[in-house]
Amino acid sequence: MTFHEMWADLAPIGRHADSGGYRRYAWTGADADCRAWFRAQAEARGLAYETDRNGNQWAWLGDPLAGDAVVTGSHLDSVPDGGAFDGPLGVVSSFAALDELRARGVEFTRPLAITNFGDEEGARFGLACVGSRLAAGQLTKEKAYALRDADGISLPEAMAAAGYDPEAIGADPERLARIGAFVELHVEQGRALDLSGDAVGVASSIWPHGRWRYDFAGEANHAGTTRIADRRDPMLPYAETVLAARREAELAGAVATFGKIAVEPNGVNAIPSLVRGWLDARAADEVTLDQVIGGVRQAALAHAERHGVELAVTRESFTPVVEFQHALRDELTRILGEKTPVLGTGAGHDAGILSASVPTAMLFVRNPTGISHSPAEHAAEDDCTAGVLALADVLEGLACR
Ligand code: HGY
Ligand code: MN
Ligand code: MN
Repeated sequence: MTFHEMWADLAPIGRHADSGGYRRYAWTGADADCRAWFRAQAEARGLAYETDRNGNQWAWLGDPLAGDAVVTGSHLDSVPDGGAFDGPLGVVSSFAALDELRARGVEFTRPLAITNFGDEEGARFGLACVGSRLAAGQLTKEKAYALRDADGISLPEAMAAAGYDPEAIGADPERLARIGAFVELHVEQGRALDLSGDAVGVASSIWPHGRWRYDFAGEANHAGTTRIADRRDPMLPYAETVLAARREAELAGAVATFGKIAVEPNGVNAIPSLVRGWLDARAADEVTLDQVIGGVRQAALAHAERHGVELAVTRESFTPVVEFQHALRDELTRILGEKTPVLGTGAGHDAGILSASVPTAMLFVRNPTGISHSPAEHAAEDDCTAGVLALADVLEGLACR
């Protein structure tokens, strides 16, 4: 299948008819269909297919045990109503780049693998990059077992229901030791390439970022009969905290988002007993991020106290700053041309997680609007082609003679 045929074949999987966005959540039917799609593409190319102990998918050319492999790939899962490119562009481009290398008649001097890392977005269980974190030993089996979705289903229960053995999950150092370099192609989630006029760029770093859960506990009561003075309404300090987060982020040149909220009992005519909000915060460095997080928390505590509301703040995930390995980064710009832009990002990626274990690099493909985590996410056809050719050049430079 060509890039376009793969793209068309994958496109309908997990796409929501009303929103046009994708709902490809870990260990659901849509995820299973994406996995079946990946396996079919691998086997159609005669690649040795396997799923690792953490549910990540691998398609090998050459001997996986030979070591020093060049690995490329990304993820196929999505955020709620995510776009078509975040993740899939990297996976489809990896297969297309292999096809391009075979058309060039290159001779591989190192094993090559294409991967689909499971549960990168963390849309269902709340933690991003579960598949790569488990493999890299950055998520313990115990913590993974504690993850629950909105219906109270645990990660192991979901894995088992999807036919995977959750008992097997855990660090996979032997597998990561086989990797000499991991290169992830990803649609840019920003407009730097649009502004510079380039179709492809190379990543320099990933901002430190994390997720914090804010639980505001008040007193449930009747919306129509409870005097304002008698209320302990958790929605008020929550709302004031959302505004405080925006203020802290603007002051620090960072970003902070309350994008997900859960209200109990969630009735139109009931003052909530509990308002649970999730904060996603990111900054160029960890000192700044700490300042933002500290400022938001302090403001939230003051607002909660003023409304007679209890507040508990829980850090659910944190990813330190990632500086991609300079030697590999520079090798990519040597291969692609010294004028290739090198840019940072505030988006997390499996390549960021793996960078603690193996040399990793990223290629970004221009996104004309910069919009991502939205059905409006887009990359132009020519730029996708440029991305495939750039990835092929990089893989040829790294894995072929
Ligand atoms: O949240 C992120 O930055 C990534 O899309 N998982
Ligand atoms: Mn994403
Ligand atoms: Mn992604």
